[in-house]
Amino acid sequence: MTAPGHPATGADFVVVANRLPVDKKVRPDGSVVWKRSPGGLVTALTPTLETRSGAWVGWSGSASQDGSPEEKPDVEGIDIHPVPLSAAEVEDYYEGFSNATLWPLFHDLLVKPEYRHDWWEAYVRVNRRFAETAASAAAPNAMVWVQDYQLLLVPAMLRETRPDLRIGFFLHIPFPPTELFSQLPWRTDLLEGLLGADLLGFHLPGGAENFLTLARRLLGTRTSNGPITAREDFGAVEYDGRTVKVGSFPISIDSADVAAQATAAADRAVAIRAELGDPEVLLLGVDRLDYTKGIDVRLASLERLFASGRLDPAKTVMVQLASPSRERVDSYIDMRNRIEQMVGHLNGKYGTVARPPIRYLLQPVARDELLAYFRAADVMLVTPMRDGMNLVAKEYLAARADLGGALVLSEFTGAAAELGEAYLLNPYDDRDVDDAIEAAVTDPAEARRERMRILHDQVMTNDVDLWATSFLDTLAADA
Ligand code: GDG
Repeated sequence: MTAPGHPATGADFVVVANRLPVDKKVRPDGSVVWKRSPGGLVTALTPTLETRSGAWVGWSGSASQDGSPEEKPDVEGIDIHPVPLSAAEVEDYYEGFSNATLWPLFHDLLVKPEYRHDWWEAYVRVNRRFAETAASAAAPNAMVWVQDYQLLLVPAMLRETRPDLRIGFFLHIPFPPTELFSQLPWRTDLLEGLLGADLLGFHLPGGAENFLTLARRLLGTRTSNGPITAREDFGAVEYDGRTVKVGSFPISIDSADVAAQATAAADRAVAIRAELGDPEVLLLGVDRLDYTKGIDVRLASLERLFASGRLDPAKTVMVQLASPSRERVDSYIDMRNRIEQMVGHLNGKYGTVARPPIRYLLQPVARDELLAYFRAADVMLVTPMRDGMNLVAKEYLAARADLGGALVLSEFTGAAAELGEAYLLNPYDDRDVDDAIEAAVTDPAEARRERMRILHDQVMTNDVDLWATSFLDTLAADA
């Protein structure tokens, strides 16, 4: 079936994501340069995009002058369709509704979400713009893959004008229980937005189950007083005369590439340890500076471990690489202040002038340098309060082809479901955090190596290609 108004030509495979796989930089003289941003999603989808005449719909990352059309960057193998956002839309749709409403609500209310109708209106308007751009980019019967919480309304908006398309949606963050989702004044609109898809993917079965329960409760309730009927079995929702498949697809990384690059960085890893004064124990944290990541959890634990003598601050260095994120959102500013105070306190109390135990960087680090840090670290600290998956944990494991190192991992990450041999901890339990970090530092080398062997193999086998292929095969299969 084809819809009226769709283009005669276009792409057979369209990715719709908040961000393009390129960043737009405006030079001081006003000229524009585009830089390819090699994220995991781009890497995962590039082969499909290239073999299928692919297009990518997304925002460039910088606000446009109102009304001026975006120019189209030239990226090899991908037809790029920029979606312009005004400065006000960046504030209301991106920083507001996406990152001060949905993000905290979907991450267990770690900060209080704000429910503002003006933000919602911008979210609807911008989602419609993404849907229209995708509709104009897609060939008849094309496959469209919509990504993440910024675009929850796009599947239904797209189906409205292009019922011929096969539409998939993947959520990169946790999907909350009904009790939390129901706080949203626009809960039914958002649910119906998602149900425009043919396939909805979550990282974990728990997210898929939460979604199915929500669909049953919210739409089932409306059956009595409206035309909408919902009936679902595990794994599918019957909605509007269609079957929407619901499944879990744990995302991963380009494991072979990470392993090869980290092995190539082995000399740099030795140099990093030397620069740090060759500590006996090197602990590492790598995160976007986000309150979900539990950077404060690991710093508070170090304070207790130093104070009790279980770790010796003279022999220990912790490197925390934090990349700045959402810097104009209030809760991020508060978080950053708190972390920086903790770092200052720990260094003031347990360091010497020549040797502070905590080294903290608030800037993005080049990819090859990051991999050298992974290779150098004795213990990787991944302690989120809540995280959809956490790719840093998987990158660390892939980087350790030498089977050195140890992973400390919060049970509240999606990654923990697959990585049972890590030193797992409950970030809400101080003692558990302290015990896990101490064990990862002091366990016999042979025991640590055996865990790493299993974990490294797990990540090498389950890579991002498997993730993309299993999602797209399920989307392509008959309903
Ligand atoms: C969302 C979900 C889910 C970080 N600092 C630097 C840097 N990074 C890279 C890491 C990793 C990526 O950024 C972060 O990915 P995460 O998965 O850890 O976290 P989110 O950004 O919150 O991602 C998450 C993910 O989506 C995918 O579905 O796993 O749960 O929240 O690749 O290496 N890279 C460089 N310099 C840095 O300083 N080059």
